[in-house]
Amino acid sequence: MYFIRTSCRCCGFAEVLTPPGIKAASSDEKLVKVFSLGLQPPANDFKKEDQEREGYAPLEVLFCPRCTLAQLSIVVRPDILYRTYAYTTSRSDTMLRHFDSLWDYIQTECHPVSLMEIGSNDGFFLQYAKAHGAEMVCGVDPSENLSQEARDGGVQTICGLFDKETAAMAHACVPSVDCIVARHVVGHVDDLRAFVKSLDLVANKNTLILIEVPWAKRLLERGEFDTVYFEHLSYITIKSMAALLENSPFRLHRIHEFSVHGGALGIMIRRRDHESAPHESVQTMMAQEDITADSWKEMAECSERSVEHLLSIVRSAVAKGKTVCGYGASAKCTVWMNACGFTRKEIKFVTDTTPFKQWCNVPGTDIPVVDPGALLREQPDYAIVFAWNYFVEIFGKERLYRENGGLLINPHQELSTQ
Ligand code: JHZ
Repeated sequence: MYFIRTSCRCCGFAEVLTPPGIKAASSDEKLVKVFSLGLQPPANDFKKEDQEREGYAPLEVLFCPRCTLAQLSIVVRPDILYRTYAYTTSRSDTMLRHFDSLWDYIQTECHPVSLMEIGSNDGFFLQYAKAHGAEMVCGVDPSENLSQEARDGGVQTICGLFDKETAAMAHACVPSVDCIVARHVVGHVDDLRAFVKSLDLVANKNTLILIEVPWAKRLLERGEFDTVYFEHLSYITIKSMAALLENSPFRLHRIHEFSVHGGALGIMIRRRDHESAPHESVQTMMAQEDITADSWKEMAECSERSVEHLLSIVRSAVAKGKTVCGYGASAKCTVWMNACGFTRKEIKFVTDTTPFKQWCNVPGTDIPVVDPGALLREQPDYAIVFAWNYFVEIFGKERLYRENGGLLINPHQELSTQ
């Protein structure tokens, strides 16, 4: 089910280099264990009652004291996580507004006619790009079900992880690519150095590369422990990205922070021989990073308090005969449910707009995922919004539920009356 990782995938720290014929000395340089959620199921392992589940693995975070990357101690086999993938890019107003911001950001550097997306999911962002001026687009994604959905939607998509083979195929589709986008993908990649070498196969001298990744600084500041799960192999910092690119043909070019997914960075990367100079944002934002192993250990303590807080709210409600449901069967939902040990005794169901997830159980639990209509049909007293990154939009959308007395709860915030 999984492999062990003991060295930093960005800077190589703790790699035990074994010269030919010489037994490797045990290195005293070790990555630091800073956070653990114990045994957890894959966060998107949504299965029907009678389907086989993938099992459990240790969810532990190791910190690199050299480049500040945090990474999981294991790598769950990508085919288990992605072959049939439950997550599809959100169609919410929140996400469409984010696409507009992202597209404007790209326009500050180029007006892409040809565009490649790595981790293109069901092709939704590439459809957006085509509607905003891109003429030649190509996606690369490891999910068989979503790649087919993308093709059905008119987006040519290569099914596979981004590596030298799929890079060559994508290069054949879009030989001179203006822009390569990778949204919430780099954190999912095990061999980042090979990923950069594959970029070298498709990016020409003027290609703009834009990666969007959750910023570990915001995860730590806001206690977003529920974004730690097996898909997220790495928790990116600007410093760690600079370390990754150090001996590569690429450099950091420009950085902008977006609010999506709890705080994400749009990191532009260019070839070192591109005529432009790095934007000042690279240094100003890198200077804001003050991340240490203790930052993660403090977040771990915060996560324990958050779990206890939600447990007390739910147990108190159930003890008073109240009913509680979940709202949004996100990957974050799975982390909360397993960290809290909830069953359907406490959480009656979780509503979700994703057809694939409906009538499955939340991974690791007996809690059913149901259609969004259940919220008004059942009118539970409390709805815990595990899709808290869309809370404002959901709060507005569920006005009738609230007027009927329902209370939407953001698990990361104090129980506020609404
Ligand atoms: P959402 C995924 O995380 C997984 P998740 C992935 N690994 C990643 O990194 C991030 O995205 C970027 C539902 N919903 O988008 C839809 C409603 O039911 O926060 C989704 O199932 N009603 C790629 O899974 C879930 O909530 C609504 O009104 O945490 C949200 O999942 C809305 C807005 C959403 O991603």
